[in-house]
Amino acid sequence: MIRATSKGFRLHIGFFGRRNVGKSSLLNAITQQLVSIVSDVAGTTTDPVEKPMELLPIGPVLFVDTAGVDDVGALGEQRIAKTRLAIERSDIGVLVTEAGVWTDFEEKLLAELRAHGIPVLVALNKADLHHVPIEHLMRFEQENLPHVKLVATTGEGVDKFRAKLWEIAPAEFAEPQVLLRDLVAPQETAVLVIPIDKEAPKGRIKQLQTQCVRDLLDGEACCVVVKDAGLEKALDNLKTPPSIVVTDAAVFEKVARITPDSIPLTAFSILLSRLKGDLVAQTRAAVTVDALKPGDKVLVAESCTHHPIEEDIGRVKIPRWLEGYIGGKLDFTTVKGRDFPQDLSPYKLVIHCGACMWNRREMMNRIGECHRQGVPITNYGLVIAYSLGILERALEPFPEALAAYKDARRQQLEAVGVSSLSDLDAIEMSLVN
Ligand SMILES: Nc1nc2c(ncn2[C@@H]2O[C@H](COP(=O)(O)OP(=O)(O)OP(=O)(O)O)[C@@H](O)[C@H]2O)c(=O)[nH]1
Ligand code: SF4
Ligand SMILES: [Mg+2]
Repeated sequence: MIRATSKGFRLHIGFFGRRNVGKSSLLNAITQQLVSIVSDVAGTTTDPVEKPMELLPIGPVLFVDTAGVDDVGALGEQRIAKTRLAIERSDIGVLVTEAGVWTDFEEKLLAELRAHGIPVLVALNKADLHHVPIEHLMRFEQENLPHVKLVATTGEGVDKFRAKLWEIAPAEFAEPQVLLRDLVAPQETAVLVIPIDKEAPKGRIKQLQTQCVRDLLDGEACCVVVKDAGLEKALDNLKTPPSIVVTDAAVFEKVARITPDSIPLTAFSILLSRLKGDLVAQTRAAVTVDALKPGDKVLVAESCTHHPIEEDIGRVKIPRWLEGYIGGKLDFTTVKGRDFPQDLSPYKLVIHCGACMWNRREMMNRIGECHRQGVPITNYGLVIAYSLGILERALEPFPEALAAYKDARRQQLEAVGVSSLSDLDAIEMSLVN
């Protein structure tokens, strides 16, 4: 059994404050969409409005816009009760106030947010209309209270706001710990496929693979570890099929052939994209492979420098599979560790290793940099699966990434005037034949 993607992977960010301070405007500014109704009538937002989105560099977040909590009367009390519930499920509280306004009301709201043990970011909105007095700034500094000046109606300060959210994000979001145990129920089994080839470190298995074993044991799940050559026999031996097969991407094609379609299948590096990177954004980037043309520059980046264990996969296999997929030669550059070009403009695509040696903040900063420069960044396992035609299958355990994949493919179809995925498959088949 596979459980739906845990809500725990989404950082919940609640917007709180008086009525009419611009909470809904701020939500619209950050999402660049009309998510929440804005008006100059106080009390416009009555029930909490939720908006899930990918917010780089944090990753998946859920914004919750709430009703102003300075309301009075019976209706006001109901709104306040709903807003309180929203505080309880927030991981970050954004206290929105008008620049220059900081009264007992804001102090009480701050105390309430802090009582829930969540980090607070003060958004000093409408900075175009009002000045922030120095004593307010001093008070924030003294208490080390993160704050940012904004004009929600124009988007001014929104980049800084996003950066501050990232700075104060709780450690478990910056460094989530669940590798795959949310995909395998207690007492169920996961099969890990680890080829012991010339790339394998001498006398041991890779750290990530050891962590997967530990993660499964922590989840009271069972774990079968096999080489690719032993997979078929191992599956035959199991009385009940495993909940998932996780493979090294280097043998993805073979493992996909052996593993029955009814058994979910993914790769270690796809688990890493979810853990350390942004699986949804990196999935969308994998689909941009279709836009590559012979001669285009592709950057292959690895996080570690000290051992060339990915030598073969990054330098030989990925180029071979990708060039086979696009039907021509590409211009690959390979970099390691911090040796990452500042100017990414020559590249059409960045393919990154899973960054098992890095923490999530580091990887997300790199993803954020690519995003700022408008260059898609994907990951080894995702691009391998895509070029081998098995990405949809490899994403089945991750509903949000699967939806992003289908959406990206649909957009591609629309761009070439094909009306459905099955039509595209038919066209691809006719080209192959
Ligand atoms: N000048 C200026 N006006 C703003 C700014 N942000 C919001 N407004 C205006 O302030 C009014 C209230 O904005 P909303 O976003 O609806 O405020 P809210 O906090 O969601 O209000 P409630 O839902 O009633 O609690 C609207 O007329 C907005 O256009 C800003 O930065 N500058
Ligand atoms: S940091 Fe990257 S290249 Fe180095 S071992 Fe981990 S996944 Fe491989
Ligand atoms: Mg509102």
